[in-house]
Amino acid sequence: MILIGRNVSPFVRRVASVMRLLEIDFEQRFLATADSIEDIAKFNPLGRVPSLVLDDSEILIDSSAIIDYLLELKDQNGDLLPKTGSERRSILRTVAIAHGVMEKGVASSYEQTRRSPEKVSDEWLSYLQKQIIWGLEDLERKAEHTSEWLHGDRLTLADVTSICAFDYINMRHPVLFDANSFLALKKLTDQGNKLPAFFETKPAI
Ligand SMILES: N[C@@H](CCC(=O)N[C@@H](CS)C(=O)NCC(=O)O)C(=O)O
Repeated sequence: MILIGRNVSPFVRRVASVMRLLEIDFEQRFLATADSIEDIAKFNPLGRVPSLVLDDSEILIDSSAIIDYLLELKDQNGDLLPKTGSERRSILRTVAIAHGVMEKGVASSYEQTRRSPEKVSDEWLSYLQKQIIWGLEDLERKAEHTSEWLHGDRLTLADVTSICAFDYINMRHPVLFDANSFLALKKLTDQGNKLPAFFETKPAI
């Protein structure tokens, strides 16, 4: 399998982390949307990452759809995400919040880096940044009221997505908040980053 995209994208990184956790072999093409859009569009007509090229050449796009396939392939016991029931729904809620933080973080970064300075809307930027904080506050409350991981003593897709989201926001928006105001989330992320699935995928910028 070939994963398209760089781990600086939190969406790519969460796929790469899931693949490592599930011990799935893959190679990665580190293409960036900023300068390789035409190559990326060969895999996804929208020119977005991640895409995953399967061994029979089928191409999957979008981190959620890719992870859905990976879980079907290698998470038979539902360790990362139970197949049915209230625990599944509760984990998917956390995943949606963390994925939303990623989306707002990327939108906020694009507003600052991909528009000409006179077109940047401070009002829109501040709204996006509020949404990031609201999402992180929700994850922080979850992290404060649990044991080892967000949904108990087992690492799940909720942890993978939250760790990738928190690292991304700290990397791209370092002045948005003091990481020490999200102590439980920081502890969770530090704990995750000790595992190969996270430290081997952590972008170095
Ligand atoms: N919903 C998608 C979001 C993917 C996404 O926004 N990727 C960004 C990189 S971080 C991208 O490709 N941006 C280029 C664009 O949307 O034009 C997912 O979960 O995979």
